[in-house]
Amino acid sequence: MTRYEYAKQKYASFGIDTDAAIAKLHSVPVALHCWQGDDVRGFDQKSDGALTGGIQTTGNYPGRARTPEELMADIDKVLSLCPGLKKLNLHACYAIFDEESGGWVDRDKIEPKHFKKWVDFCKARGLGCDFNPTFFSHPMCDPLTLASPNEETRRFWIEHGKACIRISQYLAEELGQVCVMNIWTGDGFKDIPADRKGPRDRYRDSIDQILSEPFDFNKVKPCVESKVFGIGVEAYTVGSAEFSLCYAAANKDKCIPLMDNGHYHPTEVVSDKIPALLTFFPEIALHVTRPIRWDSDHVVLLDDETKEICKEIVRTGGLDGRVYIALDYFDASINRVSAWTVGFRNVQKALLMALLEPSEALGALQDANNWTELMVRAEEAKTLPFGDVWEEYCKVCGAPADGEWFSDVLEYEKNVMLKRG
Ligand code: RNT
Ligand code: ZN
Repeated sequence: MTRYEYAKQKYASFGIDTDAAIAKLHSVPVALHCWQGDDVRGFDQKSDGALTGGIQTTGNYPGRARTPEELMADIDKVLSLCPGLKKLNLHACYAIFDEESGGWVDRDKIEPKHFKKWVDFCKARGLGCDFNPTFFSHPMCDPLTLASPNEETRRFWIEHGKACIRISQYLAEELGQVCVMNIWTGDGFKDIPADRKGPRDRYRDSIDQILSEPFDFNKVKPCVESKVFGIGVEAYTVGSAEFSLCYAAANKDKCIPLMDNGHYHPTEVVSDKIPALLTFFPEIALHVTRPIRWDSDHVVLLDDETKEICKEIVRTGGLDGRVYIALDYFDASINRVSAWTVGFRNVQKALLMALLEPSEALGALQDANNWTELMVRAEEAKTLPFGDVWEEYCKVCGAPADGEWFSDVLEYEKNVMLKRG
């Protein structure tokens, strides 16, 4: 008997079909964020331009991707090292301006053609693609964008948002998969504002205008991502949790809410918010990250909250098209390909663990008010031979098992990444 056959039997005795769990996970896309590869720099601004909007990458590990070609090569490396169905997640600042696409244009003027190379990249690999307007790291941040009191600023960013809707529609059509388009701005204030409502009225109007651009809601899923605070934006955030959730609730025909688990107060958990939102919204989107005391965007680990988030995704039927899962972290202090790979594999692991949970039986114990047995069974389930099922999953996906991929990253670092200037 192989280790997997043994594990399969063991899980079966808990009423769990490991083959079905593997097949299910293999059918659900998780979006890989392109911005882990170059510290959220993109290609549309001068390379010395600072990252703004209250987010920050720290560290200067060598080997950052500097060009579309380098970033694509790194993404390819990550794809080869991770099991599961992937999607790409692009930001508007990753537009490719070359002779073919007619040279540089500003963000209010970007077009589908600036993402043609990315479409070719995705097509060749069978990937779908999500998209994000980039409302940061740009001279037109005054520093506000969609909430700015300056109409010229606000107009520029609304035009950027509309351009991004058109690009998202293009990505969805070309690739034949849903494109989640996430609206996030770092708009907010370092110190106590005198007017908290004005910026929110303007932000609301700006999103209204962006979403007035025609698109097919079956193919493009605009979402609004909330946040509690950012670096240099400590006192007030325009797109707070209440603002963003209410916006999505009031515009259910064209918008869904997005929760990033780094964007809440440290004792709040997104795992608990997932079923709350799914009680009212048919669909929601997630950014899976790891906050350490703040929105630090550390690499996702196989920690308790990641596991709990994945359990809630699985239990609520989220894998049947109700929850769009994306990663969002950026660590510049370690090998970026390794960072990407560890985080992606961990989300896959947490999802597989969740699929292997005897959730129906445990739920029945809860409904029977049998908290004694619920505790016993839930604790016992924790030591089932998960590693053997994970190894089988990697094999089925043609991906390396744990212990088999890091040497590949080290080779790639030596031969490719460290040769970059
Ligand atoms: C920032 C948000 C946002 C960004 C990306 C780059 O706090 O989480 O999602 O991380 O758009
Ligand atoms: Zn995010």
